[in-house]
Amino acid sequence: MDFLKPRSHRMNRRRRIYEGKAKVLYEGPEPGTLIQHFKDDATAFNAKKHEVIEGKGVLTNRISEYIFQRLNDIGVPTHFIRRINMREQLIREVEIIPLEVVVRNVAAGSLATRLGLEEGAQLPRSIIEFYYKNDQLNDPMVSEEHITAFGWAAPQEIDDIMALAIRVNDFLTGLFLGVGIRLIDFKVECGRLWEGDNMRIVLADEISPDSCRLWDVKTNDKLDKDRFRKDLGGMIEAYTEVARRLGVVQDNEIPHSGGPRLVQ
Ligand code: AIR
Ligand code: ASP
Repeated sequence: MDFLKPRSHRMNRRRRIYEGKAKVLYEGPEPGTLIQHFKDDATAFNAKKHEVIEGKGVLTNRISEYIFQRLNDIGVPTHFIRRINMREQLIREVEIIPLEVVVRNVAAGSLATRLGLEEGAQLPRSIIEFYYKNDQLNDPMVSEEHITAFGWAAPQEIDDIMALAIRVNDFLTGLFLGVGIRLIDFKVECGRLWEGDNMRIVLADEISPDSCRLWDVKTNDKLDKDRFRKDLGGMIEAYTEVARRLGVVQDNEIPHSGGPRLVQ
């Protein structure tokens, strides 16, 4: 009588493959697929700061779906297949390369701190950085030398990852500029997708205000996770604004969008 149980109970029966800070991966309906579930958890500083922000997972799922679909459309290979429901998407199972690939256009965050740059200064050119994905070590920055010496990725794979990162940066910069948003920096993860004996590097994980710095072009307002990291408040409103500008949610779908509400 499974159908009588609440949906959440049924879903918990699925085999959980991996649980991260903001997402859970479940076994997919077919071999080679997984279900990526977006949680409402917001974490920062390696989860030393943690809060549940109701509705965040719905927004990151929808925004990431939109961006990955657009990337698929222009021929950038990604793990994304399709969105399944408000919080979940069907993805291809890939072997995640243990690197956080950060692309920066404007000085902010750890780069501004490390090199003493003024936040908001345009960089001479886009810069790619690699961080070793390891929570115990706080995701330390690493060079290509470390990556190849420790075998996290081969030199050709690093070239593929960098080419992918630049394409994503160019595409996202234009996409966001078109809706009045400046793409300051972002983080992506890549994976190896095996098709028979062939392997190619594809974009994995998510792209959302959790993984990008997004500033309003006119006001420089932060429309991303820095609202949470820096205790600025209004995180869900900022994510909703990004979704609204991208046309991902319609005005009538937006919760708490002004006007009186029934309190239950
Ligand atoms: N990032 C890095 N680790 C996790 C995330 N989400 C993203 C940040 C920011 C960029 O990578 O959201 O967009 C650079 O972060 P930082 O802290 O190194 O300046
Ligand atoms: N999400 C990571 C954490 O939990 C890093 C960050 O986005 O600040 O620490």
